[in-house]
Amino acid sequence: MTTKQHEMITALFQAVIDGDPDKSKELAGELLRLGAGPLEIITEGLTKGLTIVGEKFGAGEMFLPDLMLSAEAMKSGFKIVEPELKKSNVKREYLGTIVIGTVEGDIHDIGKKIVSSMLEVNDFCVYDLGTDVKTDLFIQKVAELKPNIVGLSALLTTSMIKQPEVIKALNAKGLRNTVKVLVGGSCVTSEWAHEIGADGYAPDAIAAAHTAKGLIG
Ligand code: B1M
Repeated sequence: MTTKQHEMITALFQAVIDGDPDKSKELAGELLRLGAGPLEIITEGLTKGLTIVGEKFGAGEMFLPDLMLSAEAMKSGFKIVEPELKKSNVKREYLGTIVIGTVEGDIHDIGKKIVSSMLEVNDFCVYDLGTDVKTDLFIQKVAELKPNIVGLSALLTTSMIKQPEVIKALNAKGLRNTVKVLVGGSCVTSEWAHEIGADGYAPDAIAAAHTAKGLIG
């Protein structure tokens, strides 16, 4: 990374902390023009900024309106970078299909969107059901689309309990053997994934693509 790129990544990181969507958009565009890689912009600038915001929120140093503005700043930067990320992969022969969503009661969508983009870049056909997805909708889509994998994202300790609920419902509908279950989200751990009988766990988007490839053999 050049000194200029490094300075701008730091400014982007700060724009997310400051909750400044315009600045974030401008800096993300400028970084791309200067030749910075889309993944680097996401991980070193946007995600790191939001991680600090989460820590400050958890410590009572930032409040919900700040969190919302920072999320907007992250999203406006990501919107600029996402097409470049996808452009890096032009061939369209899918390795497999994945249905993904954030579980019921949880509206966090930024991490899941990054995971979806990373899976697309890694040759998966992705059906993103969005956020606050009811267990019944996951089941309906697994039955209808017959994906190789169903991905369940959860960021809240109160919503992660929906992950085993989906697994139980897959069992009840006789669909469990037809699909692998991948779980993730900041409150999810590999121990939890094991405990609930998921097939895979990934701590971040790059690991999610790697694990998904492993799951489909
Ligand atoms: Co919320 N929030 N939030 N929030 N929020 C957290 C998660 C929290 C940890 C903040 C904190 O207290 N430190 C805390 C949860 C505590 C807990 O339960 N343990 C929290 C809380 C409490 C809440 C509310 C309850 C606050 C309130 O209302 N009082 C509320 C809940 C709303 C709801 O969902 N019902 C709430 C609301 C919000 C906003 C709407 C303001 C906003 C979300 C905006 C949006 O998504 N559109 C928000 C934000 C931005 C956060 C933090 C700061 C950042 C989340 C994020 O986007 N991170 C977050 C703190 C934190 O996580 N550090 C926090 C960046 C993103 C790239 O990372 O989402 O972890 P992440 O995704 C990663 C990995 O986890 C993984 O890969 C991704 C990319 O690398 N991954 C997967 C994610 N899904 C995966 C799926 C996979 C595999 C990997 O396979 C399928």
